[in-house]
Amino acid sequence: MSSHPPHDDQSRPSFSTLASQAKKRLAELDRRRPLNAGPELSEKLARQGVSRRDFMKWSVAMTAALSLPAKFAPLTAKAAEMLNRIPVIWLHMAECTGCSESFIRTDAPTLDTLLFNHISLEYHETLMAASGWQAEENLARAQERHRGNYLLIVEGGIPTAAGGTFLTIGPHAHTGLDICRTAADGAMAIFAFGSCSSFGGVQAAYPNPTQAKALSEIIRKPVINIPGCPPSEKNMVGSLLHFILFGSLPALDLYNRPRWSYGLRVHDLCERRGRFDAGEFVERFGDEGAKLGYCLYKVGCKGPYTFNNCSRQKFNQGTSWPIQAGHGCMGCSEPDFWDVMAPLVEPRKDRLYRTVFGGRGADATADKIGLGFLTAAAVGIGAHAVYSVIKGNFRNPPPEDDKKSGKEKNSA
Ligand code: FSX
Ligand code: SF4
Ligand code: F3S
Repeated sequence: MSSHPPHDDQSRPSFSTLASQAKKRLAELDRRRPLNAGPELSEKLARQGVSRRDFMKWSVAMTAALSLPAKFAPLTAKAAEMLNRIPVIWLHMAECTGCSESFIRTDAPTLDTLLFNHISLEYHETLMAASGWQAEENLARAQERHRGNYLLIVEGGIPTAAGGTFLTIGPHAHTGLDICRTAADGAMAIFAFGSCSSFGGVQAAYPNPTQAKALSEIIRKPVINIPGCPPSEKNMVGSLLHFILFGSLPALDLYNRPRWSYGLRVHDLCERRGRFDAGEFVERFGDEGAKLGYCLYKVGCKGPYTFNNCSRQKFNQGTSWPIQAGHGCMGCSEPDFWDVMAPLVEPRKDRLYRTVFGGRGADATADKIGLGFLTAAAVGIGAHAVYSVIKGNFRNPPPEDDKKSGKEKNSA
């Protein structure tokens, strides 16, 4: 197995050291020739009517989202400009292509979409013109030409039953399993975009007849998981930018999700949290509480069990997100959410906030909270305390290697 970038974990150097490392790295990338034809980013943005000021505002917001101090904003902007210096191979396995759609589907291009156009995308089945023999050849060539230097992005779960033959692609009928392994072998860094490639997704739902698996389960290289069904464009762009800036993996949680985007629960960041704390719940979809924007816990919201930043980054050009639209969170960025979060419109009966609610179930709490059952202090749930319960409950164990070495990435 080839070497891989180091983890950017708690032993991360000071911000000044990081800034000088990033500057050096960006200067080196700047000396490389752009890999795709067309103008540099600044010209592309100008053509779309995006001013330098807007671009810098976006850089400041992205820098903050990445948990970096504001002085990194010019470096984030530079990293975005350098997206055309690093080749990207983007594979599709068993999925719905919603992850690509989340990235590119917009009626007016946002900065994130424009950045997507700026990426040096060497291979992307649903966007490229080539098909059949030509597509297969393009992939092989890109892997050869950029061996050891490309970023691999995989969307979709990987069927493994019957030698992987439930998913074959192209004229040689290569299995998805083989395609992923070959591509991963020559990659510099690997990203699983979406819950399917991060955790298996709907394909891996019980009884999982094709034995669909997460990317990290079929290769033996580190994978940065960007789950969500689909993930927000910001979480995808930000993860690429972080890698361009530092050349290392970001700080990750137990499920290899970047902490900058998956460090807090949906519940912690929810605009209806005040309603939860006040015991104001929607009892049935369409009732008076629904009209008043009450908490959706009783109609199945899984925000208390889900780590993601949806309320901050939103979807569809930042217009909305599930809870704002009136439906509870389905827990789409958690492992096995199709199985463990179902039924999606009822509260979970089997997940207790043991450390927070003194052994009483979260459901019981939601029922009694309106009667003043909880003190304000008890409701002030620390994400870390809850996480320590949650991580013990999920069925997906950490990768074998991590368990053996006792590595617990999300120890915060
Ligand atoms: Fe899965 Fe992505 Fe859900 Fe769909 O491709 S994460 S089914 S939104 O699109 O992989
Ligand atoms: Fe928001 Fe859901 Fe938590 Fe209610 S239960 S506050 S709707 S995340
Ligand atoms: Fe998914 Fe829940 Fe966000 S369903 S999109 S993690 S609000």
